[in-house]
Amino acid sequence: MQDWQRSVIYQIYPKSFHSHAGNPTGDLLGVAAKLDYLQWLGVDCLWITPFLRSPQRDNGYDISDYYAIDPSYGTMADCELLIAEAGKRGIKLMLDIVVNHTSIEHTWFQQARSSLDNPYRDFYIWRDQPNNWESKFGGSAWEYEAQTGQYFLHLFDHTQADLNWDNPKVRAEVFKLMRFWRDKGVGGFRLDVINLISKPADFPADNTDGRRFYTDGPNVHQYLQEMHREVFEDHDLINVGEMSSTSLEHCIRYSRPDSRELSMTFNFHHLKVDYPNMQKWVRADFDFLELKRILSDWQTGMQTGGGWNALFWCNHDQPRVVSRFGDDGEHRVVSAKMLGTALHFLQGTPFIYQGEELGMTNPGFEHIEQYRDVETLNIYRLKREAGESEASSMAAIMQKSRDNSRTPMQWSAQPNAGFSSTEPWIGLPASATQINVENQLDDTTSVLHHYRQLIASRRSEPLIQDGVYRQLLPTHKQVWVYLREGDGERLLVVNNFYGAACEVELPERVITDCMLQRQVISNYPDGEVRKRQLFLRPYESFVLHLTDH
Ligand code: TEU
Repeated sequence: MQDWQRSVIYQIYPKSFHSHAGNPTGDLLGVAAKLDYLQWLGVDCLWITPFLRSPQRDNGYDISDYYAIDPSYGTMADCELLIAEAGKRGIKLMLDIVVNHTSIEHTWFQQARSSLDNPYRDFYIWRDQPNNWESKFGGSAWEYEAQTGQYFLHLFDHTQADLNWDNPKVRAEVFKLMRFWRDKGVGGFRLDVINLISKPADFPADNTDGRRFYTDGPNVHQYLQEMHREVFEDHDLINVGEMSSTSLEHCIRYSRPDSRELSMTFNFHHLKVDYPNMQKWVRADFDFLELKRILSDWQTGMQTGGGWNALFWCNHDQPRVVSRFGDDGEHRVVSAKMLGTALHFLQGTPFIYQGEELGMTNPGFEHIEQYRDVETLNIYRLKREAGESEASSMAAIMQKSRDNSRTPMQWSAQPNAGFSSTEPWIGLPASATQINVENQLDDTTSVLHHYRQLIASRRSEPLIQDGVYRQLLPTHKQVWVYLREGDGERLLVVNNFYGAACEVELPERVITDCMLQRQVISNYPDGEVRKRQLFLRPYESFVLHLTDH
């Protein structure tokens, strides 16, 4: 086992974490000021979303200088201080590297767009005619440049131009900038949409949006192996690839140690269970059986294939999980704890997104003026232009917008939830005065203390790392039950995903009378000794360690 296979990683969206300077947006010194809290929580590593120089059209995922800190986040000295202070607390810092595309304000693009024979022209992807691929943020994936009379490719916003990875000079520049950050002392990289970097040379037209051609594209494994040789080899780094619309087979290849590519992969299949017919922008309930099936297939598949999963419910692109798969009203506390337990006992490296450990909810913004995200604003415009009503457009946006997770971290009941002394760049949910760190630190029954216990369990229960995953009752419509099995011992993980109580009968031999049992964690204070016949309360969840003897 590698160290990172025992780690828990905490994701920070610095724009919304803490403002040390008292600005509307957060900063790196604001992160440094909260390191004691993160150490108390017990996390090993921080993934901080991009804070490099950027016009901030996509909140830093549009980088214009890979060697400079965006002034809104502070200075290079602040960054060095943060790395050093985190290191003193045994915490690594993972840098979010966005190299599928750059901002069109990057000097490479400024050069490239200036003439057809500029040496940087081939850093990007140009065509005389666009094909019919679509941008992930809506509309065509091609933008016309009048000055040179060609179109350039952008899989995301039209200000995020895709780099041409087939050009060896591009790869050399990427590896150089990664070595720069490695040598500054970062503990690893989170690689944004890294499975989209290799496009097929012929750019075939598609009958859908084009993703089947550029996802896990022709040379992607070769380029990642080159990155491994050029940047990772002989360095103790945690490298996580964000894989968009990927497959299990590719993720095994990306993350198997003998492939010499990455440490682990994020995939999003389990977060599309509320996208009916793969459509994100409609309001819909989630499909629980599908959620269990997908997570189980990935557990078994990655385990058998020797890959490693990055585990997560939340990030800066996803709504809050308690509002999504739990209950953010009456059962908020138990359901948030249940969701944490269900995820943290799987094989892989769990990621906790800021505020998830508090059971933070979607803010429930009803008006488009309250939203800031470029994707949300694009979609709203496209929906309204297509004649969809205001009410239906907003119903989908309230449920699905990325801004649901981008509201400021709730530190206290102070104004602006203790995030800043100034009004923040985006609003806060009304519940911030109740749901915050200060309240929960003092309350040992809080979601926060439950997450702290989950993090500690990962160290004390080796079966979480290497126990064989086996799902029980796969067709049960309300509970997700699984085992993590080792030699003569097992963890039994039981989660009721709904607000109704229910009775569950476990198969023979899962718990027998002669087994020793120890409760590892539970979300009700008065958990009883368990039998084969289980009566589960709303959102009840618990883990038992069982030993044959
Ligand atoms: O996201 C990649 C991605 O494909 C999504 O999760 C995306 O946000 C979603 O499909 C939109 O519905 C990464 C970053 O996490 C995201 O914040 C960036 O906007 C995106 O890449 C572009 O860099």
